[in-house]
Amino acid sequence: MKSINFSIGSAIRGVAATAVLLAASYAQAGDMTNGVIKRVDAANGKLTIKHEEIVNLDMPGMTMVFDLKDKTAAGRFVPGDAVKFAVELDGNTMVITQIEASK
Ligand SMILES: [Cu+2]
Repeated sequence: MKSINFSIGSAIRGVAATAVLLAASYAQAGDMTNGVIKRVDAANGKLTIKHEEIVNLDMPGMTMVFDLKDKTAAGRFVPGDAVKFAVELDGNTMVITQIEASK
């Protein structure tokens, strides 16, 4: 009986390890992150966003200011809007490359 239990335990651990590997390979540039607009700086093309975890940058949830690749996109939002966005590192600066209202 002991050896059977051990085999089942190993199989379950194997499945768990595979799931972790799949999650890791899924985390890459272009992933969309959920957030809520807190402040709009249309003149400078910046948005303050309370965001959930940004998986591809390994960043926990927080409120922070983002630069936009397309600065004109800032004017499409108002504080309180729920958004989905993609953010990538451009040198040392995080830049939103894609942003849209959440449905
Ligand atoms: Cu952040």
